This record gives sequence, structure tokens and C-alpha cells, in this order.
Amino acid sequence: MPKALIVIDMQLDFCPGGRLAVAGGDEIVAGINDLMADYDAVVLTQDWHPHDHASFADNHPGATAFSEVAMPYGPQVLWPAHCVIGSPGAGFHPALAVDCADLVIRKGFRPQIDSYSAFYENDHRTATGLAGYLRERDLTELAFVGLAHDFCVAWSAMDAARLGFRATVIEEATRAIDLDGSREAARERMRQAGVTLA
Ligand code: VGL
Ligand code: ZN
Repeated sequence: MPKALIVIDMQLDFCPGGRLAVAGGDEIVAGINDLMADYDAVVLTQDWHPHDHASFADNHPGATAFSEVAMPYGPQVLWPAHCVIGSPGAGFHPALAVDCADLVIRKGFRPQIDSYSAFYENDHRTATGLAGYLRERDLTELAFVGLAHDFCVAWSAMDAARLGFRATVIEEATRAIDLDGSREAARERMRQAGVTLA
């Protein structure tokens, strides 16, 4: 079965020194590069927000980063501004082997809705187009790596499983934000969704 490596959000803002830094985020770059050769296709996702994005705490007067608000599509964590379109922090980590990617898929570019998953925005309805791409190429086995384990990696892998792909998260090639135990909670939800944790 043709298989794809889906590399989630390996961008400077999620690495130490970035605006939404994930501890150890830069430690996984070399391992991800090494994995690429084992797959028939490599897809990179890129979190890509306009400056007025609704997921940024700065755009909610009085709100603090990492608090939760109710959006029309459900609860939303408010984040420090990150991965702003065209900013250096939105760029990939310079050591990531971006030349090996078949496809780069951007997400989160609509101001009023966030998109953790590589497949759907956070309303679980608005598609990014990735599922169609993978199906047309017959890529049915998907391995997920990158940042962050408990948000974009988990949401992507769970959507993949629901869509009928075989989804595995290679946990040593991820790092978590871990807000209030979100890492363990994400692991449990992934297992229940039929995602393999490797
Ligand atoms: C992510 C929070 C906000 C992620 C993206 O890549 O996990 N987390 N935007
Ligand atoms: Zn984001």
C-alpha cells in the first residue's frame, strides 16, 4: 500500500525562540528528514494565519493567551500570535528537508476559523483538500510527525482515521504543548479514534 509521511507544522514559531514555542520542537527535525526516504510521498503542512486571526488572544480585548473562548464552531484556545502569513516565524525550520516534499498544504488562513487538522478546519466540515489529494494518489497509509503532538498532529491523525486512512503517529518525531494534561488526553482520544501510536 502506498504510504505518505505527513509532516505537521515544522515551523520556526513552534520551535524554541518562536512565538508559540513547543519544548524540544527543533530536536525532531533530523529524525523527520531521515524518515522521508521510507515513504512514497511527503506532505508538509504550514500553519498560515492572517494578523487578524480569531485564534490570536491579541484579537480578543481583555483575553489572555491559553484561555478558552466559545466560537460559533465550538471551544477555541486563544494562542499568542504565531505563524503570521509572510513572517519569518511562519517559515519552515531551516534544517527541514523541504525539497523532499511533494505537497505543501497551508491551513488556518481564514480569519474567523482555526484549523488544527490538515484535513478540516475546526468546524470539522470545511475541507483543506488533502483527503482528495491522497485518495487520487492512492496513498492510504499515513504516518504523522511534527508539531504539536496534542493539537495539530492529534487532530490530523484522528480525522485521517475517521476518513478511512490507516493513521499512525510516530510519537518520537513529535513534541507536545501539553496544556493541562492535553498530551495524555490527546493520546487517549487518538487511541479511541483508531489511530496507532508508534
Ligand atoms: C498549532 C496551536 C495553534 C499546532 C497550531 O500546530 O499544533 N497549535 N496553531
Ligand atoms: Zn495556529
